[in-house]
Parts: sequence; C-alpha cells; structure tokens
Amino acid sequence: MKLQSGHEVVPLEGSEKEKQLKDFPGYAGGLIRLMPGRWLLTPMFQTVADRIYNFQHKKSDVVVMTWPKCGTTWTQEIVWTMMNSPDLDHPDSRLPILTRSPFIENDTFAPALKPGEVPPSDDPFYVAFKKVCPNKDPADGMHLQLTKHFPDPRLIKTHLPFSLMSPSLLDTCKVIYVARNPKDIIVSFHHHSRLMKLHNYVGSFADFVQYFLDDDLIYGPYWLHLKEAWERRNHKNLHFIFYEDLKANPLGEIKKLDAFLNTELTDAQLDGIVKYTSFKEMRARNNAPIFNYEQEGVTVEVLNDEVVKKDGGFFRKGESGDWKNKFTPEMDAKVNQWVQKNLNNLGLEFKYGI
Ligand code: PPS
Repeated sequence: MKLQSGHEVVPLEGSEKEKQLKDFPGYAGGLIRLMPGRWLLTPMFQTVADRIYNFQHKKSDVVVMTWPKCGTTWTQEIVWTMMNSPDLDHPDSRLPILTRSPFIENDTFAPALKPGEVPPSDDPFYVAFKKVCPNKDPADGMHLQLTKHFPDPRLIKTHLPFSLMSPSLLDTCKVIYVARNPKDIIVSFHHHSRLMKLHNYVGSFADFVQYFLDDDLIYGPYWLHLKEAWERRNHKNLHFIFYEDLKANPLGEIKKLDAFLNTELTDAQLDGIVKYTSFKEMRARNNAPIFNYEQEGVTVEVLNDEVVKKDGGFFRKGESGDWKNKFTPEMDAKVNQWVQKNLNNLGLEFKYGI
C-alpha cells in the first residue's frame, strides 16, 4: 500500500515481528514500517495517514511536535495555559491535556471501532468528542475528528515527523518542536513502554537501548525525526525548544514562547505559568495524557500497576541527566557512538552535553 505522503507501507514479518511481539506483547495487532524513513507505527495508522497528510491546518493552529518523551505534555500544558488561561482561571484547565489539546494520530493507539459503535460513555476522549462534534461517528477516527472540529485556536499534539504531516504545515501555522537528550529519552521511553499496557515492554533495559539505537522503537528513528525539524529551524513559523533549556531556565524559554506566539503576557502571568507548569505542580494535578479511568463503576486499567508502584506513573522524574543513574559504561559508549554517527552530522549541539 502506498500513502499519499509517498511512503510505502511494509508490515513487519517473520523473526522481526516475533521479536517485537515477544518484547512488546502490547503490539499483538502487529506493526508497520513506512518507507523511506523506517517510521514504525501500528497498522491503524493506515486508516488516518492520508487524512493527516491532507489535514486542513489553520493559521491559528499551534502544533507541538516531538519524538516521544521529549517533553510534549509539559510544552502542551505551558502553551495551552498561555493561550487559554494566562491568569490560571480557566474552568477546563483540570481536564486531561489530550482533551484540551488533541493528539492528531492518537487513533493509531485506540481500539478499533465498527461503524456506529461507540466507546464507553465515561471515556474522557469520547466525552470531549461528543461535546466538540456530537453528530460524527467516532469509528471514523475519534481523535482525528476531535482535532478537526476543535474550537480555534487549536493546540495540536503530534509525534509524527514533518514528512508525514501536511506539506504546507509550516507555511500555514506555528509549530513548536521539542528535542531532548537521547539518553534521557531512552530512560523515559523505557519506563513509558513498561508503564503502558498498549506497549507492555517486558524485555531488558539493555535490549531497549539497542532497540533505540537500531531505530526499532515505535515511531522509528529519533535522529531522522530531529533532522527533518532541524533543517527547517530558520523558518519563521518553527520554534525549537530543548527540554534541557526549559528545565534550566523555564522563565526564559516561556518568554521566548510568548514572543513566538504573540501572547503578550505580563511578567506576573509568565511567573504564574512557570510555577503552574513545574514538574511538582503538574505531577500533583496529574492530568496526564494517559490514565486509568472509570467505566460504569469499574476501573479501566491502561497502566501497569506494579510499574506505577515501583517506578512511578507518567510524571516519573522530570529531570535532565537521570540516564546517569541507569546507564552502564558499555551502554554509554554505544550511545555516544550512535550520537557521533547520527547527531553530530546534523550540526546540532546539545549544549549541556549528551
Ligand atoms: S509522551 O508520552 O511521549 O507524550 O511524553 P512527553 O510528555 O513527551 O514526555 C514525558 C517526560 O516529560 C516529563 N515531564 C516534565 N518534566 C519537567 N517538568 C514538567 N512539568 C514535566 N511534565 C512532564 C515526564 O516526567 C517524562 O520524563 P521522565 O524523564 O520520564 O520523568
């Protein structure tokens, strides 16, 4: 199958598929690669790929684009608050972030619905969907339609690279790209992949490092994702953020966002947003992108409980450099070699080191 983005869909087969399934039992529905790029996604992506590629973005849209675990949620919470609740008084501010800032390709991770079938009435995404587009069929891509019909200005999340999004994206609207030290991404993504039942990673940490280096984790190559954005960094509609900079100087970075977004916030508002979006406060509010939820009095377990108890939930540590507590010298050497080969060629510098 060929997508309108020009990518060929190649389902994972044979030993590669078996290995993925053994280590990630959550991928029982299989995986696909998109060539060129080796982007790794679920087969459900095929149902939304062309509509995402042809998505009608608006001038007022703001897209937060990142590879997984780079600080998407943090950036979404900052930007949503800047755009909608600079005085921290918006009544919706406690709703889960993905119901305020839709995740355009989230249907690729959602259970498939038959036409006319509806999700459980308590599913927070379905609650948001019914409010935003009450007459639409959720089986036709609930998250994509939620994104399409969301009131302006839309703040859209994606982990897709530029090459799978609308080719006119940057010429139409603003994009914020967040990058993070790959070693911290590995640690954070390893936790996430164990935490979430939809991945359910059961392999070792060492194997997970290797999956990352081989571009075999869901979404595919981090370096290529970053390269596609880095090449566009001088476009007036692209704003680049490093997680490490946001951590080291949140006020400075939020001021840059204020200028990029033309939100013209006061110093008191900016200070308030820094505090409100600190790791401590976001963890305490816990309106994470993923959560267990109640359905007719029964808890739907999206998260692995033992992982939550032992290693924490979505808001794990929120630090730069935690990889030092997890990596062996051998892993460190391997990743350094990978950085040398892939990231150094981009002319991109992680100023706090890797
Ligand atoms: S996801 O699931 O891919 O969308 O995850 P993403 O939001 O991109 O990244 C999750 C990591 O960001 C940390 N986080 C924060 N760090 C600092 N400050 C704030 N406010 C904050 N909010 C989330 C989150 O804890 C994950 O990183 P780790 O290193 O695992 O703690």
